Amino acid sequence: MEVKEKISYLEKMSKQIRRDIVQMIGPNNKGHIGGSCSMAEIISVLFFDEMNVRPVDPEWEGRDRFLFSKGHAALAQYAALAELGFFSKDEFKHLKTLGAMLQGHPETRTPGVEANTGSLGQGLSIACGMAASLKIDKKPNRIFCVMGDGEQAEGQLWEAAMSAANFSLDNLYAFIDKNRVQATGFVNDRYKTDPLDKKWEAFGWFVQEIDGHSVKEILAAVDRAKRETGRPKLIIADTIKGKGLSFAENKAAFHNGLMTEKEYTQALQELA
Ligand SMILES: Cc1ncc(C[n+]2csc(CCOP(=O)(O)OP(=O)(O)O)c2C)c(N)n1
Repeated sequence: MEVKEKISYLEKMSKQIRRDIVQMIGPNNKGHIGGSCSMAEIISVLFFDEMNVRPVDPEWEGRDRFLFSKGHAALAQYAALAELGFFSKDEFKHLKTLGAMLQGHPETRTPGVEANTGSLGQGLSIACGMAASLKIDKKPNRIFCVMGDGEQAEGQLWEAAMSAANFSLDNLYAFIDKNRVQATGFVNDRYKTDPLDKKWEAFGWFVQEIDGHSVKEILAAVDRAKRETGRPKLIIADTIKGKGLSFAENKAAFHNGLMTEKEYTQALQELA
C-alpha cells in the first residue's frame, strides 16, 4: 500500500474505532469514553498496520503482544479486535454484563487480550516479563504497551521502567497517552507527573514525543523506534481526552461518562 493510502486507511479506521466505542456504550450508560477515544489513532496504527496478529488464531506463537496498562480504556482495543474479526460485533451488545466476553477492563476471556489489567501501574510489569521471556527464547515477537499520563503516579511503573532498561528490552515499545486529564480533573491539578520525557530518558529509555492524533507521526515514531537497539522505547503521544466528540473533549466528566440520547446522536453525527 502507498504511504498516502495507508495513512488515509488508518485515519478512517481511527474514526471507526471511535464510532464502535460510542455504539458499544450507547446512550444513558456509563463508559470510559474519554481515555478510549484519545488513543484511537495509536490503536489504529498498532492493530491495523504494525502488529503481527492472526484473528483466527489469537494464541499464535508468532504474534506480537499488546498490553493495556491503562486497562479502563479497553473499549478501544475491543473495537480493533472486532474490526479484525477476533470476535463478532454482536458481543458489543453484551458489554459489561455478567459472564459476557467483553468486560469493563481487559480480561483474558476475550480473544486477543493477553492479560487482565485495569489496576493501574501493572501492565508495564507484565509487558516486561513477556519481553524478557521472548528475548531469552531468542524470539522476534515484540511487545506493545499503552499507559496513561495520570497512571504515571503509580510507583510500580518506575520499577518496571528501570528493569526494562536493565535487561535491555529493545523488543518493548511503550506509549503514554498524554491527554492531560485523569479521572477527576487535570493531571497537573491532581498529581503532577511531568516532565515525563526527562524521567523516562533518565531511566534509560529511548524517548520520542509526537502528536498522538497524527497517524503519520505515529507511523514515523514506530519506524524510528524499530531502528533503535539495546534499550526499551517510549513514545509520548500528545492527545486530547474524548477526541472526536466535541461535548466530551478535555472533560474529566467523560472519563467514565454518560451520553444522553442527544449527545449519543450528536457523537455519531460528528464521527460520520
Ligand atoms: C491502582 C488504581 N488506582 C485507581 C484506579 C482508578 N482509576 C481508573 S482510571 C484512573 C485515571 C487514569 O488516568 P490516566 O492514566 O491519565 O488515564 P486516561 O486519562 O488516559 O483515561 C483512575 C485513578 C485504578 N484503576 N487503579
